[in-house]
Amino acid sequence: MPVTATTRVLGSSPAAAQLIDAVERRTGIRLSVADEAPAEIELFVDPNSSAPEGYTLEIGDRAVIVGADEAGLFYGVQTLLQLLRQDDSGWALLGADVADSPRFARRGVMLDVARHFFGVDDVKKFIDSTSALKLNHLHLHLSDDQGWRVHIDSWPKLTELSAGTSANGDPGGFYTKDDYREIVAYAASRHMIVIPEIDLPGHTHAIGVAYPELVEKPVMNDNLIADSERLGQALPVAGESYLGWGVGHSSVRIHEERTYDFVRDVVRELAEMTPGPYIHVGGDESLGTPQADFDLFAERATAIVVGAGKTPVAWHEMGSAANIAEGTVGQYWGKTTPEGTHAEEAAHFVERGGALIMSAADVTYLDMKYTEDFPLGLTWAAIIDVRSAYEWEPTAVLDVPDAAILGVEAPLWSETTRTFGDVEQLVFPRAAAQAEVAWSPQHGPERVWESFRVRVGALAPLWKAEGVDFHPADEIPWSER
Ligand code: TNX
Repeated sequence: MPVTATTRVLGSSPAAAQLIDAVERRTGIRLSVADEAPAEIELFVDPNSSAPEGYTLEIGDRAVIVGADEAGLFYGVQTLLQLLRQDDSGWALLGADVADSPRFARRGVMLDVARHFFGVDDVKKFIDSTSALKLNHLHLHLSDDQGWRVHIDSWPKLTELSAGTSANGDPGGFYTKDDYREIVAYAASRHMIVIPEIDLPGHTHAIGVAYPELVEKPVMNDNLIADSERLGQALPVAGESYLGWGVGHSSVRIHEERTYDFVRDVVRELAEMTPGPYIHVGGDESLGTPQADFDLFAERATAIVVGAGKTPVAWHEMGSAANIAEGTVGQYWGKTTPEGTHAEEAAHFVERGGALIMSAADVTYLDMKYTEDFPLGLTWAAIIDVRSAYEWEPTAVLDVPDAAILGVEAPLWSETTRTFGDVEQLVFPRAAAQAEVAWSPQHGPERVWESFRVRVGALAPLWKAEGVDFHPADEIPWSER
């Protein structure tokens, strides 16, 4: 059906206004609002129409979207926007008859704002572009060795002394509480839940820059030393900002009560700003921490999150601790063929009544290079072209019941991304691959690479209109318009 200046939109949901704005950004045409039926584009919410977050979309002479809820309507609008095309006679919507709802309730993306800081406007743009792919969780990695990125009233030196720099000595930054609330509200308006992560007990060098009494002296490991030499980066020094990419050298003091006062205060203040159910307490790569200490810390930290009324989330290593709080959600970042103890650690979350998010590093990690010679990104997990990002099955990695898999999250670690444009180059198009893995049924005629590559290629004009700096990977037949 044609889309012209006389096309009207009926519907009182925020999704109607979002549709009108998006069509204008893409076409320059400002659709008008209809007061009553019939209109050329009609949007409704009907809880009986499909499963949660689902929608139906029919495009013939008119377009009608019925969402099961506001999120479903929002997703129906995103699909409609993907069907907008320009040809010689003008703008039109392709015909469609769609009944759609997600396979997994949990479809996430992570942004590491600790290694490089990205401000509120960048995060909002990230929310726009990833929610348009029907991703519904935004995990913010708010602290690491290189910086602390959110203000905490009861420990003010964190942002005063430990937020000023990023990796490579690039500029840092942090979110005030108002900034953080603004991000959370913006995400909610795009049906995304924000999961704040404070990485503990490792990845905590920056805490020691502000509060030296909370953190042990750095414990070097062979990889850190070799990487630092190869990259010409200085080794970590207690109490000084760390600007390298090394991991595994830091730990909070596990036998000091003050550490738990700290964790309790931070978790409480984050929980107050977090309407979503989760707080992530990290747990990865505590390479210098004795296992017994790590276990004790994992038990106490997850219990503190439960005490604050939230569900803890942790990287899969915390599953090595017998007594993690019941119901803790694990985030698996091992490979699609698990190595070492990763699979056991992940399974322990399920044994404790929790569940798992799949972030298999050799397929979902957005910070891996697309090709050997790609200028951004790392290679330790794999080189991940778009096809390998797409072709994997989240329930086939671990030996746990399918119902224990909540969904998928694609993390973007930011050691190599110095600008937000760099972030977008790594995230798009591969976030679209993870979005489809998480949303679409496991089997179906269109759930194959040959179909996906054409459909993702058709997003190019939309991404260009939205100013998304995607990587034009040559595996994809990119559409001109
Ligand atoms: C491993 S995977 C990390 C991060 C790094 C990333 C780089 C995980 C939980 N931790 O600290 O940024 O590799 O790819």
